[in-house]
Amino acid sequence: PKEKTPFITFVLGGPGSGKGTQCIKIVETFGFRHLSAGDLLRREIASNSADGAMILNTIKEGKIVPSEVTVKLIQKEMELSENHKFLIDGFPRTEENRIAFEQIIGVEPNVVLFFDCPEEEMVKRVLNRNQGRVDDNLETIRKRLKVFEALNLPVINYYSQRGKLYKINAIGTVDEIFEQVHPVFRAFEQ
Ligand code: UP5
Ligand code: MG
Repeated sequence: PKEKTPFITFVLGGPGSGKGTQCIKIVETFGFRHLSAGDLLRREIASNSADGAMILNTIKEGKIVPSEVTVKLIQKEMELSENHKFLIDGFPRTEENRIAFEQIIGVEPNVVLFFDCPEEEMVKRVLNRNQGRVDDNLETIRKRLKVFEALNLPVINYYSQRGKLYKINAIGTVDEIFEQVHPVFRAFEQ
């Protein structure tokens, strides 16, 4: 049984900006449960679930999976977790995603991290990754960048206006970037 109210961090940034890499460091230091929306969707594809084919086609095109699909996957993981501190990585991607989360989960994030990275650097990192992701090719990366700019930047601006956004300069070594992330969470520890 979970007594504590959840502490939710949304981790945002363009494709290859380093969200997943920094989440691993945050988990090591601050003990969050890491939920990558992209990883949950890829797990659905791998498990041949009813939505798998639709999710695969959406990811190949760099488009956004319907909100209720993604929110349900996140909700299931949150309910199963003993931890009350969550890093929700790569979500919400759109204003519609954000509103669906607020309505279904019924809470707002405490912190929103934004990894701000130049496009050339994001392209370089994604093309170097080499883990066989169906969306790690130049054609799909271009689409992912366009979708990020058109649909995710409005979400980032929304949280900036709400005073919840922590913008991180995502250029430098993994450790240099984590040095900017660290004080954000230190400030919330009692
Ligand atoms: N790397 C990391 N940090 C580095 C550094 N400081 N210097 C040099 N290299 C660095 O990093 C990317 C690569 O760069 C790695 O090789 C890493 O070693 C290196 P990573 O930490 O993986 O970056 P990340 O921001 O997590 O990149 P990712 O490609 O995962 O971001 P996306 O946002 O594109 O991918 P995601 O998995 O979140 O989503 C994929 C697709 O799923 C979306 O395009 C969309 O189609 C779908 N989706 C939805 O529809 N809805 C959702 O809610 C979520 C996803
Ligand atoms: Mg990632």
